[in-house]
Amino acid sequence: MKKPELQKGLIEASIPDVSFDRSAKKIVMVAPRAIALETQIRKTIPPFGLLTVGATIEERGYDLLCIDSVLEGFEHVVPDSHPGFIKYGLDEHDVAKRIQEYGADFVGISVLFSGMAECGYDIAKAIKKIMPDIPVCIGGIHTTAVGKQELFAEQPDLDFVISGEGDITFPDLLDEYFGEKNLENVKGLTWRNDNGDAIENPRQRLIEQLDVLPFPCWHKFDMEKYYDINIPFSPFVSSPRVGTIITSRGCPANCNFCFISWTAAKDRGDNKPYRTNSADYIVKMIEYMVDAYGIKELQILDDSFTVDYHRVTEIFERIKPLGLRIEFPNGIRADLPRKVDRRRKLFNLMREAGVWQVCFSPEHGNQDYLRDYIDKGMDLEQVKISCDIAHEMGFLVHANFIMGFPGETKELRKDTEDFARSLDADSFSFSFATPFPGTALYDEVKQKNLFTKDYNKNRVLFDKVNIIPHDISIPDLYKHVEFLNRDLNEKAQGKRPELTAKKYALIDARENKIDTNDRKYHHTNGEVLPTTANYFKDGSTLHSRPKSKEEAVEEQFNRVYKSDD
Ligand code: B12
Ligand code: SF4
Repeated sequence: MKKPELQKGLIEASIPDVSFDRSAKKIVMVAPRAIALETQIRKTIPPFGLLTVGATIEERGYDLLCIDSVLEGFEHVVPDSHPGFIKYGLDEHDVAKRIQEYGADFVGISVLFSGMAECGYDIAKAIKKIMPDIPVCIGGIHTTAVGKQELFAEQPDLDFVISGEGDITFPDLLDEYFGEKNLENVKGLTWRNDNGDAIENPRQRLIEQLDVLPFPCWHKFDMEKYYDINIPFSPFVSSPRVGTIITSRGCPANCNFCFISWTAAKDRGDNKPYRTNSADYIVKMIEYMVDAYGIKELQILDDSFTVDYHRVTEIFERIKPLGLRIEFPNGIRADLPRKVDRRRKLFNLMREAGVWQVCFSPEHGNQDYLRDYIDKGMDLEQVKISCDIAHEMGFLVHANFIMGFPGETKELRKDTEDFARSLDADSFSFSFATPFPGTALYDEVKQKNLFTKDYNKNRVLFDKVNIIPHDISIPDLYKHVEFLNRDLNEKAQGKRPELTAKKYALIDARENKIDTNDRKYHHTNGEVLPTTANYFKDGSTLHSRPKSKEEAVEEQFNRVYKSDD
């Protein structure tokens, strides 16, 4: 396979001079292991935080090692201290040992979601235990969202925290740390002064032109191991070589539960919450992945991929000849493009380019609540229209919904259920409203004191109830959502049996590696599709669920909830 040149970033020309030899400084970037519910699928893809920040560190000339703990310790699954949860990936001591053996001069830890934070802090602790003088910096979404003073007080092993994007800030920190040591010059940095006080520098502006960044540093990872494990964002893959990309940052929507939303970003003081790479940059990146890694499938993980019609049509037109199998497991907005004839044109082009499934996230079935409270700005009628167009193109449709918002009533939950039942989707996923730090929902739950007793800021997941529900008990909310996940998925599987069977067969073929108890993958393993009526009589038709429905629900509930009754 030919290895093309990696694209250099446009900022290469403006790299500042320093008084030391950057190539003699060994930098290690680590993605910690993760905490998850034991029923969740353990997914693994090259972590973009390390891929992009690593690329700019390399571009500046530093010596770089990247450790993805989830990848390297994929089979290392241990129970967590909290019931129902597991940890998976290399543990902190193994990571610290590798860092020591490498002779690192500086370590950067990336905390993508809140369930990685504690594992990140454990790594810092383990490093300081055996190498007390090595500086440790942490960055990523969770640590950007939480208060830095509190974080520094709780985690004495952290020397630096970088908030927001680290692509330029982290190399700037390295230059100052090894050079003039004027740490107050590094935007977005929180550091400790000589008295040990946490000093928060002004924020770094977001990078407006993403094309200035170099291509991700995939070559710093054991890519073959990812292909070997082969459980990316969507595990419904038909080839072992699946590429994952992100072509934009941020989102123009305002969902109240989301850290990425436009308003959350503006509230943090960010200058341009939504930015994209150009079509040309992305096409070259995809061609690079095909040439260098032989990818056959592509999963596009943007939060809002199809916002710019002209950009995405150019991308699809140009990648058509590559013959990739494509999906957007993180979802695309169902109401874009606004003009339905354009939407049909775009979907048709997506079909020609190799798309096989689309995923929409209406989230709620009550239009007023969706607009006025959740602030999604989505017209539910458009979801139905897009569902139909998607089917015209031969795509399968997956739909995401959320339940358990503060104050949400039985009637509102019923609206969501009714809308979901009226939607002609082929699979569904219902999750719980989840208060992630840095979101409007989090502020509301905090202000109303609605955190459940077992709420733990490092274990918040869409699959766990963290908000005290309004007019239903927590156990009943679990059971209701579990029921909807099973019932709607079972019914949906009868709608387009051939396409659906083909999709789930992909999971069945890999069942040793995938735990299909995950809420998103309830399916029937090729057996006669049960109706709700016979499902109630006999839950045993469910794949990986030999128990009756009631027993299985009870078991899941006990695992997750028993610490909070
Ligand atoms: C890809 C992805 C995943 C992948 C991650 C795989 C991987 N190895 O990376 C998978 C599928 C595993 C995943 C799972 C989950 N995810 Co997710 N995921 C994303 C997604 C779509 C993209 C993340 C990304 O790569 N962004 C691009 C990179 C470049 O951005 P970044 O990581 O933030 O890095 C930048 C900065 O943060 C900073 N930075 C990052 N690391 C470092 C390190 C240092 C040292 C420095 C200085 C700076 C720095 O610089 C980077 C470049 O600017 C985001 C949404 C989003 N847009 O971010 C959600 C998101 C991160 N996920 C989220 C959630 C909730 C989850 C789940 C918990 C959902 C669930 N099922 O409950 C699960 C976790 C399951 C588990 N416990 O295992 C939330 C996180 C909220 C939170 N506070 O926790 C997000 C924000 C989605 C959302 N809108 O709510 N996810
Ligand atoms: S559409 Fe998705 S990424 Fe955008 S604000 Fe809403 S939840 Fe967040």
